[in-house]
Amino acid sequence: MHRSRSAVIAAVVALALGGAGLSCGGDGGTPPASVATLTITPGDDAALPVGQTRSLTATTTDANGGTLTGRTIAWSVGGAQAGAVSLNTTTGGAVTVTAATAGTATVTATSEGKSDAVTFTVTGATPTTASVGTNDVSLTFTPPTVTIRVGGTVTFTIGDQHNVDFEDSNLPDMLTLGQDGTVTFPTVGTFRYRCLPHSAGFDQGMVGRVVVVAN
Ligand SMILES: [Cu+2]
Repeated sequence: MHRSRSAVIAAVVALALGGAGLSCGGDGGTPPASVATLTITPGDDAALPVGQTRSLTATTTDANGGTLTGRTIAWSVGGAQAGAVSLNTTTGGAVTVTAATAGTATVTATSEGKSDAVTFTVTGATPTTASVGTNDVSLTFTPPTVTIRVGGTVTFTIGDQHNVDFEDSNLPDMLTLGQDGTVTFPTVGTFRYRCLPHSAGFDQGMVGRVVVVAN
């Protein structure tokens, strides 16, 4: 009996403390339990291409590892290249990090003197254009694989002995030998093509790939 009654009391006290914590917010009175640790999730340092975003969440816990809700969390960006990323907000438990320009920046979340940080290395954006040529000795497209952003274009300058036949019938073939051209790629995916006189299917001989990515 004694044990279960004290368990009930403990639960009531915990509820009261939790409620007080929520209403305090961090401005006025002393919180019932101070923040012992702050953890950002996901917490791994990351590479982020320009234009991409990453959502971060900060969790605060007390000395016993219990989650503390409602605590004020301040977010900031530091480092010599702090402009590499931007934050959609600087308060609250969650932010969205946007990769702005190439560089390295550290995002820090702080609550009641406890903090955690994640470093982002922003890499250059995938180009929107690429060029493909040919090598008449090795009978290859050069380079055999190009990567562009969706909506981008690839310019083929192929010389007199070759042509371009896409596997995807939605893409415009250039079947006349020596026919140069620029092709737009409106959808994400990997698009195979070949030179008809110098290939056997899309995997053997003079074949190429256009990889189209979202960012
Ligand atoms: Cu060819």
